[in-house]
Amino acid sequence: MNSYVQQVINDVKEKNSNEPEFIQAVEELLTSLSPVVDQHPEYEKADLLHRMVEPERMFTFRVVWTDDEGRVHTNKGWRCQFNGAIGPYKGGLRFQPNVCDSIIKFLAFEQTFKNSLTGLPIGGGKGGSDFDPSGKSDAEIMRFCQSYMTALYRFIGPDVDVPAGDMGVGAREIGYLFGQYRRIKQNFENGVLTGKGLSYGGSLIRPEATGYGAIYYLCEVLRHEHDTIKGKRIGVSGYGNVAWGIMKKAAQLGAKVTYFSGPDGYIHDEDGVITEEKLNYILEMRQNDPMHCRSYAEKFNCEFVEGEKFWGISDVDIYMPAATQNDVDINSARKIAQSGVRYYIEVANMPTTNEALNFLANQSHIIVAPSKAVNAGGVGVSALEMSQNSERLQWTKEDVDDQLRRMMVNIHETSVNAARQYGLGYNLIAGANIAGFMKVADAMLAQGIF
Ligand code: 2IT
Repeated sequence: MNSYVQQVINDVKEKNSNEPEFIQAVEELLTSLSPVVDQHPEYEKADLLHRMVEPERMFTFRVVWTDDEGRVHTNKGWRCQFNGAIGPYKGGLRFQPNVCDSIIKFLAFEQTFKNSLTGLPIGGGKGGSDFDPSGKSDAEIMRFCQSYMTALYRFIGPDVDVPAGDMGVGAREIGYLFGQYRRIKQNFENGVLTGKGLSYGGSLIRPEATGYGAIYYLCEVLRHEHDTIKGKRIGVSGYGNVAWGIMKKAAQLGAKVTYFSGPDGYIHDEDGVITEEKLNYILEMRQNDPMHCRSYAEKFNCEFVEGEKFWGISDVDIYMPAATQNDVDINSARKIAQSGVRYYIEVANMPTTNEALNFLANQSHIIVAPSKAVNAGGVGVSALEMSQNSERLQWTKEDVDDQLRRMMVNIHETSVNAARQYGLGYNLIAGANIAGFMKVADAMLAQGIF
């Protein structure tokens, strides 16, 4: 390991010892950079790595709201503007009770390199709140979002920082957030948020983009292996927006998702989630209850296994963890390796512990693809939404889908080339880390020391 890289990892561990997810993300990225830093002494000279692991700005704010019974609640809001070297900060908002400094910081850090990989001019950011949206009425969600935006609006803007959705924040929340921004600012800067509704500046395909992009990336991996997506069976963890997009695009291309899961257990649907009725039910189920997927089994008469994860099953061709961070630990990784399944395609942000990821990457029979490349189509289409907003146009869905597909082909190719350049072979993890890093590093060096 390069000694400067090692030093920065050690410093991050020491100074952020109460932020395990952030440490994990930094260690995962920086480890890949060792051969790059060996060849580029100018990075150490400019102390680029210490600069890169420190957010440009990160702040919290108070969000007070009143529930339907008139009770007053106080939550915490966050925004981390991690790196703006290549464009305005860009990244989602997550509303979930477990949100904390470490989670926001790791997500914003990952976002920086993912956004760089899209090839579009967007910096890295992330925000959110420890607010729990489950069981809240529409009016409560609206009041919370209005209060949240009232605290945040002065720190964002179409050329400053452009939030979007993440877990707990979908089209409804973005609508309320945008409404409050417009109300306070007295203007129509719709480029301030992405993931908007179609009637006020949203992009076609944005809801599907993360899942569609993941399948397009998978197609490139399969092509590299002289294989195709047709007839493939996929196991996806989660059943949120991202999993839904995967199910939909897989079905369009002649593959099928036969396993998916929720916090309550997993579903095995041998016929696959391929009909419009099933796909729509996934959306409906998610909207009504983000914690339980059991009702799918009752409705479509298939298997539900309570309280278990499906890692280790061997009647799929591809695993796609698309739920949340650290979904796959070393025990699950061992089962995955034993199953004989050849493709492990990360989709959620950091779904695999570092120990499990290293273990899987070292199995010669498994190809591992990293989330920061695989899920980049989501934010990539957000950047396309920003373009449409500044052009005051709306592109067709064929246009957006085609640009998304080309973006994913490009991300795969760029990653392959970056790894090759450092003699690492077909290493998609190192390739994504190196390619994402290089563009940000270049821009930072060019802009002087700060
Ligand atoms: O993790 C992610 O890339 C997102 N939640 C989407 C961010 C965005 O700005 O569209």
